[in-house]
Amino acid sequence: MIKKTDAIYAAPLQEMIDFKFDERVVAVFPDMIQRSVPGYGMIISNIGILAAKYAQAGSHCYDLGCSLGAATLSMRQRIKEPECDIIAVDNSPAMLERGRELLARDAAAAVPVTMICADIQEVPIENASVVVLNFTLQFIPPAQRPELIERIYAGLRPGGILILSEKIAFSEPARQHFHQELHHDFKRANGYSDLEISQKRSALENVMIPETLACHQERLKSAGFSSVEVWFQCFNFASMVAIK
Ligand code: GEK
Repeated sequence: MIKKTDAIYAAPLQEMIDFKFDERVVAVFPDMIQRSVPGYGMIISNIGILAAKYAQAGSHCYDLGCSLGAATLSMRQRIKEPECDIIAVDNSPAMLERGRELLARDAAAAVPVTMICADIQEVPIENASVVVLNFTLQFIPPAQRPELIERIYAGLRPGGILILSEKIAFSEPARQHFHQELHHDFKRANGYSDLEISQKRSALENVMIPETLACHQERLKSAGFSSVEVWFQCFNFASMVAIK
């Protein structure tokens, strides 16, 4: 596949519109996420490794906010337990349409995948052994996050896991500044201009709300998860595994 370069915020915009997962974003999404999220490729590969370890026979694995299905494909290639399937959910029709095309090209893997266009807050989670929220919870209004995490916990089997990856915030201003600057350096090193970085930041301001690692860990613990492990962090991006 020829990868289209993200230049959505390259020219000055008259009016800043909140970021949306529309056709324009879908067309450049693999390039955008690789150049914006430090460690994205590594996280995707390791979601497959984690899923292979924790998937249970006869259970569902969920990829919530699946975008083009990168985590779904990674899990699909690794899971060896019998009678497992993957339910991939996203509420952007443009994402799912493209995700379905990419899935159709991955016919070799045996694990069945159902892609559903729906709000993850409305999709039932049941008989689950692995649930993935890979950079999706940050788009759910903070007040609605506890209910979603509690529903995921309730739908998991004992021993099942939630993989939660997020852009994170820091309560100490100096630490926030340190990580944010390094993230901007990362984006610059990947070819984004200062204008692109600042326009993208404004577009995401009302849409994507990062929280501290402590806030995530406390919410997961109060939902009932017995352990929460940070298995990846690079600058202000982290991924946790919460075990039921
Ligand atoms: C990956 N996980 O490549 N219901 C369903 N989908 C939603 C909702 C919602 N309420 N809110 C946002 N989304 C992917 C990357 S991207 C992260 C995830 C990013 C979807 C939204 O349409 C988008 O596809 C995805 O969550 C977030 O591993 O772009 O920073």
